[in-house]
Amino acid sequence: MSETTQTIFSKIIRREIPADIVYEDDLALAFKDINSQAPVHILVIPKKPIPRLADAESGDDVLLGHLLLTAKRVAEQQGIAESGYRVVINTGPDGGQSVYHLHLHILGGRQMVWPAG
Ligand code: DGP
Repeated sequence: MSETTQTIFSKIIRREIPADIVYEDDLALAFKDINSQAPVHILVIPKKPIPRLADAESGDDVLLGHLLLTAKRVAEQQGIAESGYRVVINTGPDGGQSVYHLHLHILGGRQMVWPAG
């Protein structure tokens, strides 16, 4: 098993550890962040184990678009589409990435501040 298939998120995809899953389809999974930073904090991940945005390839264009549309769909499902929300991808050490399986944070339910810090 390669390093990327052993992240905590791959274990969530395989149902080896529990998560509060709010959406799933053939390409993506969305679940509540265990360390919530807002009233709504959901992670959207591809089932394909891309470690970082920096590792995405041109052949991933449809998948990356699908992840954004999934974020939109999940925001609607969570009731924050009109009040607004933030979508964040932390990438690499300086980006603050801690889990090396590409993920989009959806944050909402409160006023966001900028710069994010
Ligand atoms: P990042 O720092 O961008 O790599 O964000 C990783 C996020 O993943 C962080 O906000 C906490 C969350 N997280 C880490 N481990 C778990 C887990 O086992 N379950 C869930 N639901 N979220 C996790």
